Amino acid sequence: MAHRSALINVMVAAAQKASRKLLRDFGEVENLQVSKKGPADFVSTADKTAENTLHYELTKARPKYSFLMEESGEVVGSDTSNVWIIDPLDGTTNFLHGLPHFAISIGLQRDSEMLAGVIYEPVHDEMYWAEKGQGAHLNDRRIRVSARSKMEESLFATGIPFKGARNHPEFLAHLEAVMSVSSGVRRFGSAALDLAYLAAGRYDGFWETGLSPWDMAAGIVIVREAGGYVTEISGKNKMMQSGSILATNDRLHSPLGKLLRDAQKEIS
Ligand code: 2AM
Ligand code: CA
Repeated sequence: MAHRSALINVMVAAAQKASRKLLRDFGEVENLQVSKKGPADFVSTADKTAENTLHYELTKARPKYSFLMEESGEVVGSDTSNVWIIDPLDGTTNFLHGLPHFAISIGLQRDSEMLAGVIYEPVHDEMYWAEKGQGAHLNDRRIRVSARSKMEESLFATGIPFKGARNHPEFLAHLEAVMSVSSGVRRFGSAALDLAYLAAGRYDGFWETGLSPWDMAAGIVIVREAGGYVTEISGKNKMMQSGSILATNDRLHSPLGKLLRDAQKEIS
């Protein structure tokens, strides 16, 4: 049985608490698909309710910590060096369409560094968790990134920009470069789960641009503790500010980064 610190226990318990109602709400979405109005309003309420539960539970356990949340934004506590960075429902579009691929993501940033992360996928009861220096876990099992080093054997994940995003040409150039040399590219619609799956060795690499801090905060510490590398696509280390992320196992970071940057040069 893997040892969970008091901090991880607090984060895991909050995620489990919020997930109960979220799962019940997911069951309701199927019924609402056929209604004229559709489930959109219902889902935004489910999202907000999950966030309120996380805020309440984490404040109860650590009353002074600050928050950065997808729905409510910044909530400044008396302790500003500890910040919970939270996405109560990552994969909202999946949830809205009745696709069982979504997660709750809770990261803890301390003095501008990611200290701990929990990503919970309630449909499969998969709890990914990591604390700096303590390794990464899936439920009670230690996880590690894959050992693949050949692009042609590797499976990658990414996120496809949607209506309103401005980076479509760049994305198409990236996709063309990676799909021509790899074993495939997947797009499942939850950046948090893409990072968790990378940490578990299911994907060998992941890239995306235009993300928000809450999409990646927990995932960054989980991937690093699983032995993976995380930077921006440019190689810099300001992912949370730029929204650009390149995360891989420990062997593919240079080749995937070079491939993406070269593809970008061709179109600019
Ligand atoms: P969300 O589900 O919390 O919105 C997938 O590419 C990533 O982009 C997800 O983590 C998703 O987080 C985020 N994203 C933000 N806005 C989106 C949108 N309108 N459509 C799809 N994904 C979006
Ligand atoms: Ca998100």
